[in-house]
Amino acid sequence: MAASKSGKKSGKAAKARKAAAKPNHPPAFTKEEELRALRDMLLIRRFEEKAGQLYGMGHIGGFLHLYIGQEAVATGVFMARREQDHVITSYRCHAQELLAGADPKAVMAELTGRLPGVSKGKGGSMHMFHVAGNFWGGHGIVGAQVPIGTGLAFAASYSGENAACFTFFGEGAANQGQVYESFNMAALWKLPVIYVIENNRYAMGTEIHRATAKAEELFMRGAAFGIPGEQVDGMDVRAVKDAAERALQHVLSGEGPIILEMQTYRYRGHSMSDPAKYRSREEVQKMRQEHDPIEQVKRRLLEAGWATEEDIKAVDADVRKVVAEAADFATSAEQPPEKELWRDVYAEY
Ligand SMILES: Cc1ncc(C[n+]2csc(CCOP(=O)(O)OP(=O)(O)O)c2C)c(N)n1
Repeated sequence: MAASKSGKKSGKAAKARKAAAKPNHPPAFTKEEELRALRDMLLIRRFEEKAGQLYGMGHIGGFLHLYIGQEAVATGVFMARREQDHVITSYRCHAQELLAGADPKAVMAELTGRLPGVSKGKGGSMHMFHVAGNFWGGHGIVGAQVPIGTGLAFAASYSGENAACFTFFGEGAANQGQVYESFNMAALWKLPVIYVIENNRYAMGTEIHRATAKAEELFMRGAAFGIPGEQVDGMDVRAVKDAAERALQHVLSGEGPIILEMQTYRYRGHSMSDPAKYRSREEVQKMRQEHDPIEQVKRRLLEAGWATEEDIKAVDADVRKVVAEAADFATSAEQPPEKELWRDVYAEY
């Protein structure tokens, strides 16, 4: 009896799994949306490329985790989110910082450790915030942002704000205990939190199947708490925006949290010190050639006759100018004076 009952249930569950994992057929973008996605993703990519160069030239110290390849995830989410919605992420945070509205000059100056940087040059690459844009960082401890993001959703719900929190974390972080404690509370209190798992397939040098049970079903990780999930093509900005919009509606209607598993890929090493020997050059090349999020938008713009090659080049040139100015600013701005060393720093003895 028990066996047939559970058999029935698992049949249903298998159906639900299949439905949630089926490839998205996202609604088409308007011309304006395609152009916005192009500009935003190009800004992230050119900014990151420049940051990589500055690191190589010795202008940036400490850690530097680049987002190149993953641009569609942050961009699509920010196209869906409203100004009052909160965002929080890991150390791989420059894209969210820029999309939240931080000045690229101040973001680059943070990377070079200068006084006009967004954290006065004391946070560096991993600790960036833009409170005016409801972006709450930038966290170096893997998974630490998940309970904080859940807390932001709790605060929004407790104070009756019409706001949700997009909480980004990697597939490596998805194996952490604090993630499930957060899931439990969020489900219990029906908090408006959207858990965005950025599954880029590698946690530092560890390929997902080496560290993760049921690696194909990260979007089901909330099942025990009754949290629904969906797998999304994270290389297609339209699919990301569509899923994020539907997720936002879900959490705002009081139904509790939801999980979006964004299937994406990072082209560069985990951080600048990673030679990425755990995967082949061909694998990276294949992703770039077949799935690049920026190339997808370019192709659609050209095919629809909404932009010419020249138009696209002009957007790129414009973005490159913004980034070049940011780099000039960041390499010539004032260094923090010694008296800044202990200001805004919490230290306990
Ligand atoms: C608690 C903790 N453990 C280990 C580390 C070292 N560490 C930094 S990033 C990382 C991998 C995380 O991978 P993932 O969550 O998939 O995110 P990704 O870097 O791919 O964006 C590890 C183990 C850390 N920063 N914090």
